[in-house]
This record gives sequence, C-alpha cells and structure tokens, in this order.
Amino acid sequence: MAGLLAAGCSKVGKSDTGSAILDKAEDWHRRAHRALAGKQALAREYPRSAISPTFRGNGSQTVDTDDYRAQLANGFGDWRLQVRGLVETPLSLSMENIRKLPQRTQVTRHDCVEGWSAIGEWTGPQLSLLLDAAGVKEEANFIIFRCADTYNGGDYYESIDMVDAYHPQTIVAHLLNGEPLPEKNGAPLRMRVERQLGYKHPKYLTAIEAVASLDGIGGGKGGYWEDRSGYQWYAGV
Ligand SMILES: Nc1nc2c(c(=O)[nH]1)N[C@H]1C(S)=C(S)[C@@H](COP(=O)(O)O)O[C@H]1N2
Ligand SMILES: [Mo]
Repeated sequence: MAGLLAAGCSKVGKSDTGSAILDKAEDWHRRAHRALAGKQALAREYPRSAISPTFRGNGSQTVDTDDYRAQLANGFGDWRLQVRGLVETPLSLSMENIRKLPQRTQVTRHDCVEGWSAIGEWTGPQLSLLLDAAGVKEEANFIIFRCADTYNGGDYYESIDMVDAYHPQTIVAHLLNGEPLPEKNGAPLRMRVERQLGYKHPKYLTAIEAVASLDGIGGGKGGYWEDRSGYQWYAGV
C-alpha cells in the first residue's frame, strides 16, 4: 500500500487519511484476505474484439436529483466515494484519487436475469485495494454498496461476502471501453462483481460499508432486488 501512494495518490496522503494509514494495509488484513482471493477461479475474460457495439443501460439510467445533474455537468469533480463501517480508518475518495490508484482492466460478459447479455471492457482499482487501505476489521463479514439512485422509490443497494469482495476481478469501475462511464451505465462509479449476475453490480456508487451482518440493512436480504423479488443473494454465473 506504500506503493499505492507512490503511484501518485497524493490526495489520499494529504487528507485526513494519512499515508501511515495506507501503510497499515501491509498487515494481517491483507494477508488474511489475500488467502481468500488466491483460491478463487476467475470469470471468463474476452478479447477486445468481442466487445459489444453498445452496452445497454438497465434499471436506473440516471439519478434524478439536482445534485447529480450538477455533478454530471462538472465532470464529477466533487463526487466522493466513502469507505466506512467496520474499518480502522474511513476513507473519502475523489475521482482523482480513484484514477491514480493501480488499475485493473477486464473484458467480461454481463448477464442480466431479464435475459440479455453484453460484453464490455471495465477499468478501475480492485475493491481489495480500498478495503486494505481502510483496514477492514476482523468482525466484518459483508460489504454493502450504497448508490445515489432510487428505483421505483426505493434506494438501490447491494452486498457481497468477503470472498467476492477480495476476488481479483471485483473492481470499482470508472471506465467502460476506455471512456468515463456513461450516465446510463452508472457514472461516475459502479461495481463489477464478475462472477455474479447483473443486479449484483451496483451503479452510481457512493459508499462501501463493511458490516458484520445484513440484518437491519434495507429489507435485510442484502440487496434491492433480493428484498423485493426473491432474487437470490448469491447470484453466481
Ligand atoms: N444503482 C443501481 N445499480 C444497478 C441497477 C439499478 O437500477 N440501480 N440495476 C442493476 C441491473 S438489474 C443490471 S442488469 C445492471 C445494468 O447495468 P447497465 O445499466 O450498465 O447495463 O445494473 C445493476 N445495477
Ligand atoms: Mo439485471
């Protein structure tokens, strides 16, 4: 994680989330979670030639608030991603912070339960990097994702376990096919959780929360669709 700062993440270093904190990610958190990540199979990755000509938008296609429209107009210069909950050091990251972290790029197929698929190239830092930087506590069992949008009046949210959280292909994406995320696909940030179905990839990401249990969060079933429709919480593809 010292390398993370050396890579140019100066805003993180200067803010209240000092560099000493990021260095701590070298400790047991990282070793424990790397052990999880090492055991996992990767989702299939495709050549760039397989990328779909258009990647449709589904569910929310925008965030219907004045704040979001203002953010969109100014290139998300004021957008913040919070990393909080059961962590040693909460983080508040700007888009610049996120762009300066080490990046992973992957071409994968998105499968929606509604019966369509699309292949796209996604780029962003691995979630594990942010969790290590914040220092996830031992008692955390799940990661919750908070979103800026509501869908049919309900707050969109999702959750995954620590195995998926530390999976190498679980990234906080800010580019689709090499361009900043389009509005319809979740600008400025969305999760990619490549071994799971489409609804497990929350868009318009505002916060990442480490928690011990899903009880008391939303309807308690771990996600917007899980609470409403009986979609499975574990939606492996
Ligand atoms: N915040 C938010 N994330 C979301 C949704 C949503 O409505 N709001 N829809 C989900 C569903 S069902 C799918 S299939 C994908 C669609 O991603 P896309 O719009 O980039 O195609 O986003 C998922 N993430
Ligand atoms: Mo979906």
